[in-house]
Amino acid sequence: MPTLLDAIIQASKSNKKLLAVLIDPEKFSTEKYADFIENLPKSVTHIFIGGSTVTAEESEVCVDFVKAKTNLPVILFPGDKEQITEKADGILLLSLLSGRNPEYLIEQHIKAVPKLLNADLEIIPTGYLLLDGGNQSAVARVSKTQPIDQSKIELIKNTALAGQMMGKQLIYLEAGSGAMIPVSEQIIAEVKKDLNIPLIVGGGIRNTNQLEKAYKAGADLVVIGTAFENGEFET
Ligand code: 1GP
Repeated sequence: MPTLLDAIIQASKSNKKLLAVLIDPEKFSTEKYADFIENLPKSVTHIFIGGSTVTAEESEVCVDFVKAKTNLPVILFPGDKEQITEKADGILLLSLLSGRNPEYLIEQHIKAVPKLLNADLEIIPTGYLLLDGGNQSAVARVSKTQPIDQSKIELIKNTALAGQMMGKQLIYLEAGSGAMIPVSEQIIAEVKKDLNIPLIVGGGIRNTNQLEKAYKAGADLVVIGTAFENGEFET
């Protein structure tokens, strides 16, 4: 059985595009999500679970529920070490490389070790870059870091490549949940050019047109939260 990461790498190499639905346990309720999981579009390949301000219990209840409803891989996308639960299949161990807050570059990771050490969770080291999505994001607020302006393409590209050189296995370009402006195609294309690990893009994607543009520019996996959650994704 290939690992979660192997499968993403394989998909990226064969240009098979991946789509993750992001579920925020804070907004989750069993009533709301029973049908939601069952009616996800067929193109969805992964479920990401996480948020900026989620408790340990909320995370575990949500993962348990989702795992019981679907065979899709369930990957933690945690805003905090408290959200780590062994019940998921894997975890994006995120380093917030766009920011300069040591808490999200290394401290949270050190604190997470006792939970991760013997957990049956695939750990995927991920370089996470918060870009300016035109409105204040929860990531910026909680992490107390500045997003990178989308005009700073060279900086974004070099930050992503530094992540790759430091051994990250995935790069994630994030415009922030509910972003007014998703990550631009130009940024995706520039970052992708010299990157040889898979590229994830998320934040503010609300319709098929934006989704296809992100794929075409070079995103291997796109993450959609708000638009699916509100039933507002336009095809
Ligand atoms: C995942 O934060 C995004 O990267 C999800 O953003 O909620 O805007 O889809 P949306």
